[in-house]
Amino acid sequence: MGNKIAYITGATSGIGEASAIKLASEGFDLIITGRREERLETLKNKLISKYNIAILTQNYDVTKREEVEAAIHSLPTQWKQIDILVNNAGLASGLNTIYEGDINDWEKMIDTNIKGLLYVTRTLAPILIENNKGHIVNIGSIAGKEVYANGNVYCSTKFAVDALSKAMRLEFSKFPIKVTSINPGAVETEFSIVRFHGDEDRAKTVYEGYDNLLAEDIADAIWYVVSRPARVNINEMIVMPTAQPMAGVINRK
Ligand code: NDP
Ligand code: 8X3
Repeated sequence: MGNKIAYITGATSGIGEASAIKLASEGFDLIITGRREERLETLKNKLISKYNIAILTQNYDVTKREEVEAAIHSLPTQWKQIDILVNNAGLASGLNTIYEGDINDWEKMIDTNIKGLLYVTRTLAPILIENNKGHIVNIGSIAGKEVYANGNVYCSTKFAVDALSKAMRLEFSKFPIKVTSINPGAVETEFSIVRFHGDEDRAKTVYEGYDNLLAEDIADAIWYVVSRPARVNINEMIVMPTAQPMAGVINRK
């Protein structure tokens, strides 16, 4: 140990996994979290052998407050010198109108994207404040800037992340802890498979006929914001596929 430390939620796939790989390649020690323990262990072993860094895994569900608190309170002292928190764990569940939507889907999104992000941030905050340093990077979405058809509740959770990022920036800057939100458009990950409840064929259609973003593009954006000099904070970034000028609009070939 002795390197800078990044704490990444939802590192078992997609943007979180790509961020873990990018930050490992830049010499960070990592705390990686997610519900799929096996994937955490596989990623840990791969990154340790490739980059010779230290990795701690924390296997919990961000929607379960007691699990979040127990995991973070159990961090060994040497792992508490966290430089970067990437609040990435999140999901969409369903794509439907409000008058036909499934309330279980809504609760899952609200519990994960808003409450989960808050549980992690609130529990880690005293550690960051005690350290007098840190950079919180919240993964929002273009869906937190613009609403698209049938995105209603997912969009509202990401609008909440946008508001929380602004509020956090206001409240944490005095410590000094930076806060950035990164708001991607369509990135091909497991996102749409999860949104469509495991329907991989339907998920594929989301990314057909244009060049979607890759998880690595967002990992690059995260690296850019966390590697600026101490005096510079990137408040927010919107990163879109060239073919997606706004939420819900994609120019397909
Ligand atoms: P993935 O489905 O590939 O990854 C989601 C990650 O979040 C997984 O590691 C998953 O881990 C974790 N996660 C989900 N629910 C929970 C939970 N209850 N507890 C702990 N971890 C959880 O999707 P993405 O990489 O695309 O998504 C990452 C973030 O990016 C999300 O916040 C998403 O809203 C946002 N985003 C995605 C976009 C896209 O087009 N893909 C665009 C804009 C924003 P596990 O299942 O192992 O728990
Ligand atoms: C996901 C972005 O536009 O694919 O957060 O819904 S979008």
